[in-house]
Amino acid sequence: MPVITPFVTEVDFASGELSAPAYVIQRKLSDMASMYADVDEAARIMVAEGDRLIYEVQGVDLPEEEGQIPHCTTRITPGRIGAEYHMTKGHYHARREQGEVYFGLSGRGFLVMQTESGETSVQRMVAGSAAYVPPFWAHRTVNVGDEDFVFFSVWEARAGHDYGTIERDGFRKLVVLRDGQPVVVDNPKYG
Ligand code: M6P
Ligand code: ZN
Repeated sequence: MPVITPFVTEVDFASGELSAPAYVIQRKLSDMASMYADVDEAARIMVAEGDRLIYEVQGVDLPEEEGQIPHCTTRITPGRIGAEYHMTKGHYHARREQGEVYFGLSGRGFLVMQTESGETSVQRMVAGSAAYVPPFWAHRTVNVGDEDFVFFSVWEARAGHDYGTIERDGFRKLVVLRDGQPVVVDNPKYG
């Protein structure tokens, strides 16, 4: 196991920017249009206004080895695709037995989680919320506010990201605008 030199990263709570990010990942609508319930609306937006930034991830570089603790920020832009709020792709951990912690830095979000045995949980997050994603729970974050929703994430290095299961089945629950409020509804296309 390599010996890593200790380091400190400065985090901007409003933007999620790191002082020296090792990577910056941008996910645009074109990267995940099929994940929204209203795919026709996603296609219409891309023709009418061009592609749209949905979220950005900035992180530090650590080896994917036992004991390392990677961490990153995620900034989800405000907006909706039809009634459905901007969100991350979401994933299970490739190693299902690994958990994760999210800490809210700014804005307002919902953390949507589910297990493969059919349980669901949706938690609200604001600046200062420390949310626990236990082992075996898939997780997706959703911006339900009018500003960027920014949070900090910490996980065990071997967890890995399994996107395929969510790309195939989706999440059981969606977060949509209804009567001026974000509400959690069943996903009619799940599975
Ligand atoms: C959180 C963490 C990251 C993840 C990011 C974006 O910050 O869970 O590991 O990459 O959210 O979510 P996703 O990988 O599902 O696009
Ligand atoms: Zn994760």
